[in-house]
Amino acid sequence: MSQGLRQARRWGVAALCALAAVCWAAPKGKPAPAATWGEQARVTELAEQLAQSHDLPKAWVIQKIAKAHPLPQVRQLVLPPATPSAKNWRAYQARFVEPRRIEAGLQFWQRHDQALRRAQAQYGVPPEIVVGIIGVETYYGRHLGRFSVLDVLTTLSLDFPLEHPRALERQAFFRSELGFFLKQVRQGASIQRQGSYAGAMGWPQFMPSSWTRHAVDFDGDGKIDLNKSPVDAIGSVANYFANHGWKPDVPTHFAVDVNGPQVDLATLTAPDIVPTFDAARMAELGARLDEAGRSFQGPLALVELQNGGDAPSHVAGTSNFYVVTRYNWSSYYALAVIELGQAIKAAKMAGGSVAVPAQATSAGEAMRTTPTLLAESLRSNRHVLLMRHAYAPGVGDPPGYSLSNCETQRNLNEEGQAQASRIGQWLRQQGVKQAQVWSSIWCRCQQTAERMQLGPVEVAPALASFFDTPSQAASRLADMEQLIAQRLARKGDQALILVTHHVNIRAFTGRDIGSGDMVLAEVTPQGRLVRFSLYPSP
Ligand SMILES: [Ca+2]
Repeated sequence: MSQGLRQARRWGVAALCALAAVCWAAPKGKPAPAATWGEQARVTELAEQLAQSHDLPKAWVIQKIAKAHPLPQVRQLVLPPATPSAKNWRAYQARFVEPRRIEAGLQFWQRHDQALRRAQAQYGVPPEIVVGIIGVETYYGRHLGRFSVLDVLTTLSLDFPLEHPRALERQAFFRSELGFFLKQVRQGASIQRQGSYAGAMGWPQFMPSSWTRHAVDFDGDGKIDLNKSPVDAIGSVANYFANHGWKPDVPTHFAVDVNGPQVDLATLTAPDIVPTFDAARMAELGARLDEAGRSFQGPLALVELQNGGDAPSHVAGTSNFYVVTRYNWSSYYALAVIELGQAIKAAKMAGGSVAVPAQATSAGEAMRTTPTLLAESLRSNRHVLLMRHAYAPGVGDPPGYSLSNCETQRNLNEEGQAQASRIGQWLRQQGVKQAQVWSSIWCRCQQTAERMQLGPVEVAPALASFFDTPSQAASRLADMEQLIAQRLARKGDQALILVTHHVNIRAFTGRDIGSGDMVLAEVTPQGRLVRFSLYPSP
């Protein structure tokens, strides 16, 4: 398959998946069409084919298929949109990696912590990947689908819409899936009878072939139930990944910057998502990996994600990133799964605290949920709000940048500027009206701090990035603790807000956080971290 076709195919599936929550939610009850296929010639022909390929009695297959109902709406649902929208990772990310899904994922993880640990021990797949998959697929069981799997698969096997660009290939796929489904039924298996408009079943949205190959009874009740047993779903997803080559303890991806002038983007993107280059080769081709990526032993792929009309995003994907795309052939899907899982993990590590930004809910609701806690904590002299600067595309700074010249640095783009204003607005909504705001000297931090409009901004050397000088990590952390201790002692009841960089916040909390994300930290009088809560950027 050509690269272009492969990419188109991956995006096609992703777009389908992105629409799925809406589509699954559409039928309010079990569809109850009156007509059945009956014993017509094409039914007999299909039955003959399936009887042969799946070793089933032909008469039995005819009987089953003849009783299935045609579902005209399913023919429409599998068609790509007439006017496809431009690929947009940021839009895709915003749909799945958002506070309410993170909160639902946190609850799922807490409820099934033991099963998730057992799955990791048995299959080597970490909880955040399983939790990410189930969250993106069905929002933790909220969107299971109410279509008859037999009706769906029979319709798509007998009457697949020929206007689909890959009609023959897709029809063959659904015929094969119908064969797997009927085989399970014939063998008396407990396979789900209801699913999505494409025949995907249960919490993990397994197609019948995946059900056959990878589903397991993980709660030990003697049957596999992917609709009613989240524990079976957990074991089955982990088993799927193990069977597709997941390697324990290998990261999924690293940050990478390909914005420099010497970057050979054509060579880097040629293998698409197949891990091909080691870290040294990536550097030769001009890609700047983050610190962990530079020391990674193993092949990497430069994964490119389009952002509509804006510059694309990139990550360096490992073999485990590739494995995630085996679940659904889309790099957009894979990164959403990974980032959702990471966000839930961060919330869990932060003590189960996940903030609900104002835009994700009604204003009144937001004011009732987290808010007072945040504003009240910040009035005390034991809490500080650390924030990573708003979105600035890329990693690190361009070669030869100067701290006295903003133009030479990596800066906020329009999206980042809007984000910074939004964060300020959100903080005011939470009751943080006046603050003492300190910023790193980097322009992206100062701009973020100023756009929040919460008070005058002062630059503190203690908040400067040490991304390019990792040896300064310990001394910079000590400086920041000292700054926190000094400022908390003198701030009165105003909030203390520090705008700094990813590496500085990671050194302080041990956690990776996204652009514009905030950490409410409780500290000792010496400025040392006691505990913290993560507040994702609104
Ligand atoms: Ca079970």
